[in-house]
Amino acid sequence: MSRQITVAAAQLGPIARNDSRAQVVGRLIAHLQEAKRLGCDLVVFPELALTTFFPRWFMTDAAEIDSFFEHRMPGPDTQALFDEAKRLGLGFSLGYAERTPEGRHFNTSILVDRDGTIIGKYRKVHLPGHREHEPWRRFQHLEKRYFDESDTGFRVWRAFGGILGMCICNDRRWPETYRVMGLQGAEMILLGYNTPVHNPPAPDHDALSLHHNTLVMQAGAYQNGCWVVGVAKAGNEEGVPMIGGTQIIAPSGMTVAATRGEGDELAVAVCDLDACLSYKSTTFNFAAHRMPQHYGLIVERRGAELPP
Ligand code: CDT
Repeated sequence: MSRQITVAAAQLGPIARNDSRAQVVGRLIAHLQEAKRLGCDLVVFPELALTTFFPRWFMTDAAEIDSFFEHRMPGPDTQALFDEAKRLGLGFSLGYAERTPEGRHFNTSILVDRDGTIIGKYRKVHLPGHREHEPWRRFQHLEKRYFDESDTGFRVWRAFGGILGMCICNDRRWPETYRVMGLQGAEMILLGYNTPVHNPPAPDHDALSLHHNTLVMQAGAYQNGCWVVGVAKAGNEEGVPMIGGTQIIAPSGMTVAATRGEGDELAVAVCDLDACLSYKSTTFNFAAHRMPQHYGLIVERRGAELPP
């Protein structure tokens, strides 16, 4: 079986609050069709790819909040996406807001095989932002309010001839994310994000937001000898500018394909999974070189404790 996967990182431009699911799914299907034309096997969509990034608003009405969540996957609005991907023989990963039958809420990503079967589900671990209304901010970031804590952790799946994992947005800033998947042999990590240019608690970071995006994903790829596919929902969404920076990163840490703008756009690369081996078997041969007996604090301690 070929160890090459041709991947489309399917960046989305802004989604308006009033855009219907059908409108958005139409854009996702256009991406699938273009990816097929370009010879792709797998299409990676961003975080919360079916709606606007709703955690920017403080809401108290449960029905209004639930209107941003999918109650079934595929459901009435997303069946067309699954049907078209299957017809084209394409796999995809998709981020969306998930409401379970028990009424739990997750920021979720799924991995879908070429035949339309959901083969992997990941629920976001690192939920950034805050729980309560903070009117001093230019816009809110209420992921801690609207989403439950992950019950999946970081897993990987044998798919597309390799070992694939997923994470979501803020997860990409944490080295533990990549390492937990690296320790399961991950050869490719798929991740979508919605990252405002402006970070209200730290406006001094704003000018560095694209740099930080590339920095963490390249480091994660290199230090674990795996491919990383990072996909933005970008552009000015409901008055909030969001970074682009969609890119496909090789196990060397080098970006090999990237979008140029902040609208709907594909970045495509032929990803050789065997390129992981050179890193996984030498510098980052974990079995030979890791020293976990010295890493205890990483799981024992949450926040930094300073010496006396
Ligand atoms: N969606 C998401 O996780 N966004 C956060 C916002 C910035 S908090 C620094 C992110 O990490 O990109």
